[in-house]
Order: sequence, then structure tokens, then C-alpha cells
Amino acid sequence: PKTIFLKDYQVPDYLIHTVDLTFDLAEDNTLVKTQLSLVKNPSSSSDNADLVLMGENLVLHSVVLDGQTLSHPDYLQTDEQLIIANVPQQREFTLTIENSINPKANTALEGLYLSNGMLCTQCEAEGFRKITYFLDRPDVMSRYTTTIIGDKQRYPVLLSNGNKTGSGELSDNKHWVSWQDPFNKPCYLFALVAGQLECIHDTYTTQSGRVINLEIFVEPHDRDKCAHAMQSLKYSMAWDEEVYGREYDLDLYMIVAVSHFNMGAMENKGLNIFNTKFVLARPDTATDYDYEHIESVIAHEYFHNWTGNRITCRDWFQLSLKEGFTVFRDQQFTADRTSKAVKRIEDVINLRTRQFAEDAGPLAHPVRPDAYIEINNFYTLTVYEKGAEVVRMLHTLLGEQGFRKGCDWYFEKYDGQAVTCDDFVLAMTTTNPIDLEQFKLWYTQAGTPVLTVTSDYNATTQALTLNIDQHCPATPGQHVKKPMHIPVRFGLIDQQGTPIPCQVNSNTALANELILELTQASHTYVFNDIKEQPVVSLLRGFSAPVKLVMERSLDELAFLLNYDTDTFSRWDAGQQLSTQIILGLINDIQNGLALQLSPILIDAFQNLLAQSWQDLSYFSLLLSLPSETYLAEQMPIIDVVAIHKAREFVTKTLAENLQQALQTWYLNQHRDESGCFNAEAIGRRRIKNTCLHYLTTLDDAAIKNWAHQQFKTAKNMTDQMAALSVMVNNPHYARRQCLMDFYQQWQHEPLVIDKWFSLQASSPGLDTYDTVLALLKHPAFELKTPNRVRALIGSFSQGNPLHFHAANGTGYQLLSDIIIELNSLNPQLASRMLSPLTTWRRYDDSRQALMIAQLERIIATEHISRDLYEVASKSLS
Ligand code: HT7
Ligand code: ZN
Repeated sequence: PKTIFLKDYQVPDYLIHTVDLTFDLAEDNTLVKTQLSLVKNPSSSSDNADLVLMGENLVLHSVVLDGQTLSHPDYLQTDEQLIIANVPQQREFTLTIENSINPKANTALEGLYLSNGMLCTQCEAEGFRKITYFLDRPDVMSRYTTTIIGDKQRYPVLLSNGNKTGSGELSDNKHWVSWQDPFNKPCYLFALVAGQLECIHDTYTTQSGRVINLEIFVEPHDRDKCAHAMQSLKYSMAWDEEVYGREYDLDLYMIVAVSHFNMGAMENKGLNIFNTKFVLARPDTATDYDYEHIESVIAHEYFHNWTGNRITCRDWFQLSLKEGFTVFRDQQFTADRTSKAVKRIEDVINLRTRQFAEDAGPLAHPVRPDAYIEINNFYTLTVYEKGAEVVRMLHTLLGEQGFRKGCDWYFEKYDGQAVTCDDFVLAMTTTNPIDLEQFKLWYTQAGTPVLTVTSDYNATTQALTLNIDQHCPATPGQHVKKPMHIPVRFGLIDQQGTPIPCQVNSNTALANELILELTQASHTYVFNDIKEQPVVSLLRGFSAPVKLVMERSLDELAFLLNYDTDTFSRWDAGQQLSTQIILGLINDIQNGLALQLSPILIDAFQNLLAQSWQDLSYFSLLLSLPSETYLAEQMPIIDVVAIHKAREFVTKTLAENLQQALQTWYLNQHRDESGCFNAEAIGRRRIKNTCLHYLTTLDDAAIKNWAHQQFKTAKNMTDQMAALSVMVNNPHYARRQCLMDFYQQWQHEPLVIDKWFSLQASSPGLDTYDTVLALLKHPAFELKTPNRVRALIGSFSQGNPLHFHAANGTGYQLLSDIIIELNSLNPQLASRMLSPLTTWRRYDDSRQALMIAQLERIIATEHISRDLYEVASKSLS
């Protein structure tokens, strides 16, 4: 397969001003008529260039140029292109193409496809070429009109982008609806939906007084699960006006929920299409976690209207321009709507466990990649999450106001254009007194920088010397790295926990907190007039996506866990404390030594449990141990068995020592407030279930009964799932019965059944592998439904290191079997599922050999897709 390089970017030879589409819908044979008005691009440097349109899996019926029907050799058709020579160079011309497509056969879920009888499109990144021949690239922006013709019974609702401009009846029981989108857009933002859908309607009045119609379309039985999504949309619209000064621009905003979807959601102009998972919620079917995710995904897609749609990407290498920025915006929104501390910690957990692993593995790439085989493989944690961290660092360096000035300039200058990450940085430097040339390395250098920190306090001179070295490890294709521009938020605390004011040099003001701007490989800072030995608090708020290496004693970490004034660093100190302890225990297990838990951790947790807390979700995070996946990342050779044993031992020993306090917290949080989704109620459920998680590791009949009771009486999914999960993850007398009851209760709610699959697949119980094999044969399991595949296979391979990495290789074999089947059904999903096998270098020799054997087997798949080939081959090289 061919590699596409950023350095080869060239402007398009032709531009498309208008696109007029007519769809005559049928499940297995939809007719598409496309009328384009084109012109030669004045910026193109090639004379008399052929017009090369992209198209895949299309049955071509006719090509008409300015009223003249073309035939061979006026045009040439290949598997992926339609090439037309001798098109007018000096004037606008019209091209009319008729082709047909088969949505029913489209299991890849790209282009036009069928989901539960509903027809819908997914065009990002390159799905439009599966609908019609087109210049399918984001820097070709056009005006669209769309007419949809369909059967009145099967497709009573016919939707596309923009405003509805007409509708009418036809013979043969058909009807038509036409739509016009007044904004220029790239074809990846085109959308069409047709089906038997119910509409939930509301309105939003903008700051300037315009009334926007808001419509959520769902299958009829889901209409009682849309209130939260609608409310989330209204909050998002208000927030973007308030924080970024951005108002919605059309009169109508539609959201459609579909069951078969490769990702979370899609920001098509005026017609977002969502995975049902990120729309549907009722207290009894969705957890607090689901509620929060729905709000943030609704916000994310809404925010794309400005960061992505009005201003889009010049080419797909610039994907982080819209995704990194939009993730940063949705993170800010959720932080404002919920708890800033909790949101930041949750985002950092995700980044440190998953993105750091990507950055350290064979598929590491910069936030702005410079080469790809299949662009769908680059919707990655690096482009999204690290991309958001890059925007966050700009925000930190420029301050709230400076950042907003840069954004305002960006929106005004580039509105209606397709631009680059450099243009975004230019907006920041044009409006602020800052040089960001070195900062731009964040877009081009892959890998996670490591900061090595030492500090030395001299009591005689009352000076603290802080030394920070930075180093970025080699990544594929990038062996030598330059030092980066890194903002490090920093503060000092005295032995009572009081901040010590300090200054970087004598010209700057004293402050409780500073931002150290690293630009060189090594920096030394001296802080004077420090009266007593201080404790250093570094990388507050996780101000840069880096690894911090600093030797700290367990006592110092316990002190910071108690006293750091920064909520992130306080939590992080606790994580480092438990990580150090668990890594020590892993070592003991590997050396056959008896295990003993450090009293420092027990005392630290006891201390936390004895305090009173405002933010109970934050408190729960302080009490949570680092995940097995995070711990694995800290080891040179991952030992899944020892990690699991050590972590279980710590959990159980803490429960034994703190049983009284945990029980009190558990019993005190029971309230009748199901359906209440404010921070307090969510916090109460969270701490209660955290305590239950600890307590149920004890062999205590009364506690086992509490879990069972909670399962039976829960009125919300958070409590029901939490109870079921502790029963599935620990030996429990009612485990089998409760799993059966749960299935019976929820068999008609696919999103809840996904939880049922996922929970069993991630259990550490001894029978998990057999259970997964049995679940693969369950009538409710289907390879054609990505949510179900992610629930069962994703949870097993990515959420159950203990069993997936079973020493006999059965986990690897199971995953590969599925991936090979998925290759022909849904290549995007297949390649995403492959990720756990790509980390083979991190395991012992025997596991490495087993994983490599499966990767080689996958590469040998007949008709391997570009998606799968790229990930498998890069992970082996
Ligand atoms: N911009 C979208 C990314 C996307 C996607 C969505 C659904 C299915 C396939 C997809 N490929 C790319 C989603 C987002 O980031 O908002
Ligand atoms: Zn996005």
C-alpha cells in the first residue's frame, strides 16, 4: 500500500463551487446523482491537469460534462479514481455523474450504510468517495443542496445538512425532501439520514436573540432517553457563547442516534450523527459516568461547529488542529460544569496510561503526523489527547486573556477556510508578545519528554537549588530530539503545608506559584530567602504532557498527599506513593518473598478517611489505587500476574486495616436520590461504591450481602453496576444468579447489555477466558455491531491484562481470530482492536514470541485492509 506524505501536499487542481446531490434510496441499490460546478484552481501550478475524482465501491452509470455524455476514452475509471482529461481551464464547467451504491453490503460503516433499518452516512475522513466520485479532500469546500427520495413507510424522516427547503409526494408510495446548507463545507461534513425516527424538539435562544430549533432523532423506543442529551446541548451552546464568544450559525441543529457506529460521534454540519451510547440515558439505564460522557461528547461535537466546520483542516495531517483544540474545549467545558480537580485527574489518567504507551510504542507519531498509509489509523490518543495538552500549554503560557485574543483572531481571520496547525500558532503569536518557534516542536516531535529533577536545600545560605533536565526518547524515524518549550507549574510548601512565596529571579514578583519555562536541555533555578527546608511541588495541574522523575521518600509523598494545595499534585503524590509501594511488592512477589504493606500507606488512607470532604468524587480518586495498566507502564518488563497479585494484596490489606472507616463511609451515603445528577449526588454514589469495592475483597458474609442487597434494590444504573461488578470480580454466592437476572431485566436495552458483556470480559475470575468464549456464541453477540465487539473483545483485550496475557497465548489467539474476521467486515474496527498486540516488546520472551506469531498470522490475512496492514506491519518493524 502507498504511503501519503505531508511534504507532498499540493493545492487541488480544481475547486468545486456547488454540489447538487439527489439520492433515490433503496437498501441494496441507492441511486446517486451528483451535479458539480467546477473551476480550475487559480493557485494550481499544473497546466491542463486531468480532473482526478476519488471513488470506491461505486457502480458508475454515466458521466456528463457540460451537457455532453462522455464515454471511454474521455474518461478513465480505476478502482479508486475517475480521471477526466480535457476539462475547461478558463471557465466554470458542470459535471453530472450518476452511480449506485449498496448500503446493505456496507459493513465497514463508512459512506452510506444501514443500521437497524435506518440509512445513514459517515464521511470523515474519506467516506464521501464511497457515495460518489468527488475531490474528497478537506481543502475543497463547496455549497451543498441535497434531495432525498425514499419510501414513505420505510423512510418517513429524510435529513441532510442545513435547512429544509422543500418536500413533496411522489408516485410508488415515495416522497422527497430537499435540503440546502448555506455554508461552504468540505465533503467529510456531508450527512444524510433516512428512517423511522422519532423527533424530540426543543429550542435555544442565542445571546443575540436568534431562536434555534434543536432536534434529536432516535428510534421510537428510545424517546424517553433524550432529555439529558438535549440539556447538554443547551449547556454547550451557552458555554461557547460565554467562554469563546461563539454563536451557532444555522437555524436548526439536529442530532441522530445510531446503533452501528465506528466511533463516538460525528460533527456533520447541522446534522450530528451519534453512537447511541453518547445520546441515550435514563437513570436506570445509564451510569453517572455515562451521563458525564454524553454531556462531554455532545459538547465536543457542538464545539466542532467553530473548531472544525467553520474553520477546517487543510489536509488530514492537520487533524489535531480541529481535534486537539476541540478536545481542549470540551475538557474546559466539563471542568466548568463538574469538578475541575476530578476532570483534570481523569484526563491525566487517560493520557498517562494510554497516550504515553502509544508515544513509547512502535506506532508513536507526532501530534501532526508526517506520513500515513490509512488516515483512519491516525484518529489517535496522540492527535486527540496529546493535541489537547498542546493547546492547554498554549493556554498556560499565554494566560486566559492572551489565549482568548489568539482564538478571536483565529476565528476572524480563517473563517470559511481550510488551514494548518501553524496557522493556529500564528494566531497566538500575532496577538501575544511570545515566540513560539521552539514550542512548535510539540507538533512535530513524537515521544514523551522525561524531566529529571533534583533539588538541594542549603540551610546556611537559605537557598533552594532546583535542577531540571529534559530528554525525549527516540521514536520510530526520530532518533535525535531537540529540547522542547515546556511550562512547569511549580510551588514550595513549608513543613506545615503553607505555601512559601518565591520568585524565579530578583526582577519578578514573589508568588505562591510560578511557571518555569524550560527551553534548554538543562536548567538550574536558585530560590533565595527560603527559611526552612521546603517541599517541592512540581508540574501542578499536570502543566505539560511529560514524565517526571524525582526521587522522593514515601514520607515526603505522604506529606504532599496531605498538604499539597494543588488538587492535581496532591492526588498525584498519592498515586506515586501507592505506585512505589506496589512496585516494591511486585519485586517481592518475583523474588518469592512474603508480602507486607507499608504502614505509611495505611496511615495516609486512614488520614484521608478521617477528614470531611466537600468534593466526594475527588475524595474517591484520592482513595483509588493506580490501575494495572498504569502500573504495567512503570515496569521495564511487564509481569501481569505479579501486578495483579500485588494490587489485590494492597486493596485487601487496606480493607482489613480500614474496615470500620470504610463501612461508615459506605453506610452513610445511602440516599434516595436516584435520577439526581448533581455533583453532590454523584460524589455520594462514587465514594459509596469505592468503599464497597474495598470492602468486598474481605471474606465477610455481611458485606457480601450488602452488595447483593444493593444490586437488588438499586434504582439507578451506577449503583446496580457497581454492585454487580464487585460480585463478578470477587467470589460471591449470588454472582451467577445476579448476572442472569441482570440479563433478563435489560435484554431489550442494547447499551445495558454491552455493560453486561464488558463486565464479564474484564473479570479477574479464573473462568473468564471460558466465559468470553461462551459469550462469543451468545445470541446477543454480533461482529457487525462495533459497540458489542468493543464491549466483549475490547474489554477482554484492553481491560483484562491478567487473562488476555495468559502465558499459554490463548488470549492472543482469541483476539487474532476476531481481528481476521473483522478485516473484511470492518477494517477500521479491526485495526483499532489490534492495539493490545502491538505492545509485544513490553513482555517476557515467551509472550513476545506468542504475540509476534499472531501478528504474523494477521499480516498473512488474504485481502488484508490498508488499516490493518499499516498497524500490524509498523508494530513488527
Ligand atoms: N470527527 C469525528 C472523527 C471520526 C469519526 C467519527 C465516527 C465514525 C468514524 C470517524 N472517523 C473519524 C469525531 C470527533 O472527533 O468528533
Ligand atoms: Zn472531534
